[in-house]
Amino acid sequence: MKGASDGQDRSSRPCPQSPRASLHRPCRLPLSRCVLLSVSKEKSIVTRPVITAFDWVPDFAKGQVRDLRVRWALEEVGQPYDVRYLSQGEQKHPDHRARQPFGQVPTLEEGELTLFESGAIVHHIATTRGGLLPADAAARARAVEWMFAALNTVEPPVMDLSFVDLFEADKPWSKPRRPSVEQRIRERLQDVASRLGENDWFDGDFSAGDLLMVAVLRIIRDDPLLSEHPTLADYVTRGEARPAFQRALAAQMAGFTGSPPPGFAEWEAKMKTSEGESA
Ligand SMILES: N[C@@H](CCC(=O)N[C@@H](CS)C(=O)NCC(=O)O)C(=O)O
Repeated sequence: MKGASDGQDRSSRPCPQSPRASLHRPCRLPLSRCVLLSVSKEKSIVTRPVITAFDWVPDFAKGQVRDLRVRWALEEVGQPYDVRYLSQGEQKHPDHRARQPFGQVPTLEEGELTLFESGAIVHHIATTRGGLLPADAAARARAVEWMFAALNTVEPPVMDLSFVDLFEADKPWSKPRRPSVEQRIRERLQDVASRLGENDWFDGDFSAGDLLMVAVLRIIRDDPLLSEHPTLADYVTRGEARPAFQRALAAQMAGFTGSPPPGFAEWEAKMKTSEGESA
């Protein structure tokens, strides 16, 4: 399968190995064959999901691109998968927009189904395989509630901080905006910490709700805003210590084999200059 801007067919490249000779591998076949890889002894077709991920991102985004959540969920449930790698820019091409209307990663293709939005994908994985949602209906609903809380209530202010510090760091409004963004995050973290209390996870066993909450909180894992709440910092550490997370992270990192897009060096230099000016 072609994925890189260098135009090379990755089918000829060796598969990057994650520590457990992992569940993931770059997709080496046209999609039509990619999802129909294995046939069980009973001759029923077993589909193997294909996700999309970038083959290159700037250093600050490594370990944070949202295909990590999907990889993590797949690793938690023991589902092998293939990866369709996109070079930077390729996400905006019509063939990818057909999978993801906003021209972003991740996506998941499985049989006839194509899904976008990391939350919807994790939910799909959790509802079609065991291990990420409780069997009891009420407990399951509460786990889904935490999935929404992570993405809908906590992630927006956390992402605002990324815009202030990274994506729009060179804009004149970013620095003055930081205190109000910090304040919104503080309020959210306080409430999240209060509800978590001294528990390991939000509602009993680790669930898809915890997976997404950890994924969101670790966006600010190195910011003092998180360390103000030692129980939340420990919660993130606990999530990251899970073997499935470690395999997912290693697999994402191993996939960064591409090159930066034209103009990246100039963008980076501009950001560094604006950092220096605002220090
Ligand atoms: N709400 C979406 C957000 C997806 C998203 O922001 N993807 C980023 C990578 S983490 C992306 O593809 N950015 C490239 C772009 O927007 O061109 C999800 O959770 O799937």
